[in-house]
Amino acid sequence: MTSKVICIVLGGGQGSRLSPLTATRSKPAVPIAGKYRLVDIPISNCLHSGITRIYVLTQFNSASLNKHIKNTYHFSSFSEAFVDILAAEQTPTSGSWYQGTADAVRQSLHHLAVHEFDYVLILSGDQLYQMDFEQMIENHIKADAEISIATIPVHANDVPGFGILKTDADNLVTAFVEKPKTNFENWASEVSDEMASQGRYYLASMGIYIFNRSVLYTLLQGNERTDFGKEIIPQSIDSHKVLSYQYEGYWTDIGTIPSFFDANLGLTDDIPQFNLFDKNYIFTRARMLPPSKMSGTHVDKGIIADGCIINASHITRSIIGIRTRIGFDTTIENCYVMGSDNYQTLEQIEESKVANTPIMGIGDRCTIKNAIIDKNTYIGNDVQINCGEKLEDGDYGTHTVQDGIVVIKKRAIIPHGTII
Ligand code: ADQ
Ligand code: ADP
Repeated sequence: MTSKVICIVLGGGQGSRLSPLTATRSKPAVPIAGKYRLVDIPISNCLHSGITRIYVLTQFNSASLNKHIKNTYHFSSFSEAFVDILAAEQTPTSGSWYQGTADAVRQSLHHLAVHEFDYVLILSGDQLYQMDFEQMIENHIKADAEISIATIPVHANDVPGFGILKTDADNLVTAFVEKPKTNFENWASEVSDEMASQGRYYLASMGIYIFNRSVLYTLLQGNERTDFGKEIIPQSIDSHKVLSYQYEGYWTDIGTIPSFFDANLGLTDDIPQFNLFDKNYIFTRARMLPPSKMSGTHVDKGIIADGCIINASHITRSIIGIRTRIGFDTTIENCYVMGSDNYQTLEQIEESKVANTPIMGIGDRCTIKNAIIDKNTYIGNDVQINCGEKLEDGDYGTHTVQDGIVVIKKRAIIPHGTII
């Protein structure tokens, strides 16, 4: 059945909610869990579900996204499989960026048209979850639905962030409201005992949709509706058979700095909610990196990616990404260190030492807490980050602060002795 499906991954609008990680790269290219990129999550879910024709829509293209997709997703030339990026492009009929999710899909329809397919699976690019889409498609076909929405019960506190819906006894959607801010008490649904015990009474859209081919074309062509959640879905309830496909596994939005930070650090738990070690593991680029080398380091709840050189004294509840170098007597606590794209040569390191400037990675005798360190940063010796009072939110040039989380920007140079 999955051979009749084409997938579209909504790779992100301007990505301002993940700024500054999206300042120089498109959202799908943001590194996650030390060695993957955000786009690997939806693509891996698709491939494990047997869906092998995938378009990634992104607002702007970056060298790293192209390179990552090209180097990672190789298929036999005897198969129809592909993972292609469609960046917002100027065409004779449209000169602008994607105006929203539905507009992004509308502008891509002409790329889809050359393929044979009956169903379009539309996914968000900023969610962490493992889901078998084959079951969702079977469910869609069995119920003879025209649109299916994956749904998950959420707590009242989370309601304002989601599309909320009501269903009938056959799981057909009878009402839908996008991100209601107030007076949503009447929108509570009957849920399983387990969900009720967690206070999760509201059925939220996961932003994962299946559309029958002709239905998608009808809904998008000849109008200017720009958004699925705000327009297309609520306006289809009365005219189409819209089915809810309920899911109760782990699923989280990683579209903001705090949720991205929490989801990453959550991976260091003894038994994380998202299992990197599952048989349906995440695909990513196979890099030929050396094993990580560590000396004198006490690691408690750490994930250490390949190619690192670590002399730190303590690493606690942190992810250390590819090619990270950390100096002596340094403490890292509650951090996601993304790593580097290359190594400095011994000569370059020696030159920096002579000039008394930081070398790539993290220096000696630093203490860094509650931070995301983007790639290719140069953090000097004796640097303290986020070790004192709560910092004010804002953009400080080399770094930003949001909800107490410091984000050191890509390629930032933090001189020796800096206190942030
Ligand atoms: P949001 O996630 O808030 O709500 P939206 O901002 O439209 O909705 O983004 C959906 C996905 O599309 C995200 O992955 C985003 O990065 C991407 N995206 C947004 N604009 C894009 C563009 N112009 N081009 C390409 N990609 C773009 C939606 C639904 C809610 C539902 C939540 C679940 O609208 O009903 O509850 O998802 O997270
Ligand atoms: P990101 O989005 O990851 O921050 P970039 O657009 O900077 O990335 O590109 C990262 C890619 O470029 C990596 O895959 C890395 O292999 C490669 N790269 C960047 N700089 C160098 C370098 N100096 N030497 C070798 N490879 C490099």
